[in-house]
Amino acid sequence: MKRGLILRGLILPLLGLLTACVGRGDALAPVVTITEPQGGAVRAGSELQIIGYAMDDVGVASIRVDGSELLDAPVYAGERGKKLINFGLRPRQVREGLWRSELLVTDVDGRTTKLIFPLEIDGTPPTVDITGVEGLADGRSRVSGVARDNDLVERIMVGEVSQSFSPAAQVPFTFDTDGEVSLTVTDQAGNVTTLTP
Ligand SMILES: [Ca+2]
Ligand SMILES: [Ca+2]
Repeated sequence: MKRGLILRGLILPLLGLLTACVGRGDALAPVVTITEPQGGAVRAGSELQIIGYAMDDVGVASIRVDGSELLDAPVYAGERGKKLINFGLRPRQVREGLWRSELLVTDVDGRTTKLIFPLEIDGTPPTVDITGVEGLADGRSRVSGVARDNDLVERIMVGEVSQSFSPAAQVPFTFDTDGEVSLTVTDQAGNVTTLTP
């Protein structure tokens, strides 16, 4: 008798919970996505803004960023419980280095999704070393060098022409020039170094 009561005591709330979930059709944990910055690297500065959204099939109840409830801020008044909440936040750290944030999004039924969001804050432009200049028969020169960055070299432009490579911390390059073109190297965060003839 006593055992029966305990079982009923356990099962009835559980059934109730399941019925409630199924009845409301909440089948999914929330989805949280960061849309900006896309590359995961930004320039150092005071304008840093992380933009994203949280989405749920029934409703988003909570967005915690490193333990702080984002939805408590006045700007999100009335947003709690919506299926889609757009948010923006500023990193606590604006000096250089890797900033890692934990986002915990909970839906109205208590399902939680965690997103660890790493952000490289990079204020250092790439460097360019010219390692060789070779005279060619047509009077032009073949220039060799290496572009380096504390994070990743993303783009090398010789004049208006983009060189093809995969972003890396160190990228060797070679190009032919009549001495009139500039060389522009950009890191993943958007810092630029330009060599002009
Ligand atoms: Ca849900
Ligand atoms: Ca850099």
